[in-house]
Amino acid sequence: MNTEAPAWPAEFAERYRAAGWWRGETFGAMLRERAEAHPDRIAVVDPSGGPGGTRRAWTYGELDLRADRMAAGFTARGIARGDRVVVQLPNVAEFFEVVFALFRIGALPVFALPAHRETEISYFCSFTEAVAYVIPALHGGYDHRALAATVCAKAPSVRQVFVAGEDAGCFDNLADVPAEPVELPEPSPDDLAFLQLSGGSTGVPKLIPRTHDDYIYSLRGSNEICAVDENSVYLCVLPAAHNFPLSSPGTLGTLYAGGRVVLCPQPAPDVAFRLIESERVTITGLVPPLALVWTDAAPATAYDLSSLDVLLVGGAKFSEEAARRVRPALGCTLQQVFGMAEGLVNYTRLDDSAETIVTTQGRPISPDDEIRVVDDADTDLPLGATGHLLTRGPYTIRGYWKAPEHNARAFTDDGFYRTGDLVRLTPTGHLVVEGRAKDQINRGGEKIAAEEVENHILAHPCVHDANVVAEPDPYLGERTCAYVILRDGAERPRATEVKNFVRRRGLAAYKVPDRVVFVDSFPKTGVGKVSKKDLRAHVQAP
Ligand code: AMP
Ligand code: DBH
Repeated sequence: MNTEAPAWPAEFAERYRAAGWWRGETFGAMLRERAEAHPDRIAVVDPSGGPGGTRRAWTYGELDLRADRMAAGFTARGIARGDRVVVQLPNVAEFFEVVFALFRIGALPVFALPAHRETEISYFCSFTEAVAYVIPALHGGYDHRALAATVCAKAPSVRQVFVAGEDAGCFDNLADVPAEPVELPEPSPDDLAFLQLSGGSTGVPKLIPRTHDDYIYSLRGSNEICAVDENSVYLCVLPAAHNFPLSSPGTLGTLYAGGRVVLCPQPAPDVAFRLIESERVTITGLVPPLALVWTDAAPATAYDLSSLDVLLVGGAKFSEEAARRVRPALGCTLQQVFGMAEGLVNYTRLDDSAETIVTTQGRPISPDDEIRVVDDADTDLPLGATGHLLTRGPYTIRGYWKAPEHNARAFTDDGFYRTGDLVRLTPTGHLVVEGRAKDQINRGGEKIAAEEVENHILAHPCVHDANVVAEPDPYLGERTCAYVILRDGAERPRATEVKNFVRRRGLAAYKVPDRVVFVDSFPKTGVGKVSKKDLRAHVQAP
């Protein structure tokens, strides 16, 4: 087996092609076809990314040409098929210019999030041996050029940094890269298109290898389920690189359908509502905490939100009470979406009953998505019982990128992905997410691997041992609580000092523990392991 990117066995690949799921499409050709069919239709609107904060609107023809020119410039700078390029761009039009250029070359974008810092980015660059790194100059007041300087020192494979924005500092300005288009060999539909990130549950994030064919199928399926077509206007509120706004149906689904993508620079209701009105947005996607903020703000807004048909909510469990508020507040249909960058995406259907929409997390995109709900011994449970969700299908990976040992645990011998989610199936085939078995905190849709944060806390000179668990939070759903045992004789640091220590180690801010509690010992299980279950119970005790 190819341990770099474990592929589907031949009989499965044949089945998925025969069924018409995999149609031999690539992202580069997809954009070309759309640009030929409707060159003057608007593809991407960036409301404030132009000079002096002006609105930019690129047609399909323009995006296609820009992708060609950027691909030619990247090629001239030595970026070649199969190379990895870490892309850390916020919601700006250049995101699409860059990723479609890389798709055309057959180079693989590695989708970092704007919140990632030195620790994450250096790891992505080193582990993937990335040859280049693409950043904004500044984002949210943070200077990504300074970050890039540190990253380059730590990851020598990175030969070039490209900066979107006016002042590139000592790096190359992305705007100087484009060149006369050159003929490039087409990647194959079963080639990897990019590496997506997993929230993960281990010390370091895992990378998810997605092919053109499998990902495009998930777009096509999502578009059908969410009724995305050439008249759709998708507002991208969450960070564009995240799998949810990228593909469910997201920006790439919208471009596949020939619709219009509008990039939202900030998720705050006053910014987003203004864009919904001015751009006549029809569909968008949010994580539950943002959906709560929007439903609270909508009744009093002066903006006209009547163009909005569909609000997708996912990334973390959306409570039934909150789900019930969506239609009255926003006047649109809620679609719950339970997805993962590894593949499987479930949606409630637009014509599901109101009860199903508010009480379930949807059902799979594909008739060929295989779902198993099992006990700890991998034995199938009766319908309706809560158990571990295992899945296999035409757009669910068969293994993480270059992670054979982890893959042996994260996948069954016959290729089912162990999602780590605890679910039950309803008689209609809808899934209800009941909990999680993986050692992860889901902080309002941002996934945090407990072990990763624990390792950073353990590096503190005063710390003997650390365990990070989720504690309930009315707004985020969950937040992080770190239980810390100090070394004998160590002076007790302040909780904020431990938090700052983690932050200074270059971790994304959302991973810094919300609360730090010093204890003398951890509760243990029968065999003497730390009982996270008991720690979670402790955190919830008044
Ligand atoms: P990742 O594997 O990092 O892409 O994160 C995917 C995970 O997010 C899933 O395995 C779930 O744990 C969680 N998740 C996504 N959507 C939902 C949802 N609608 N309800 C509950 N959990 C969700
Ligand atoms: O949380 C996720 O990763 C997620 C949620 C909704 C996702 O990847 C998706 C839809 O595609």
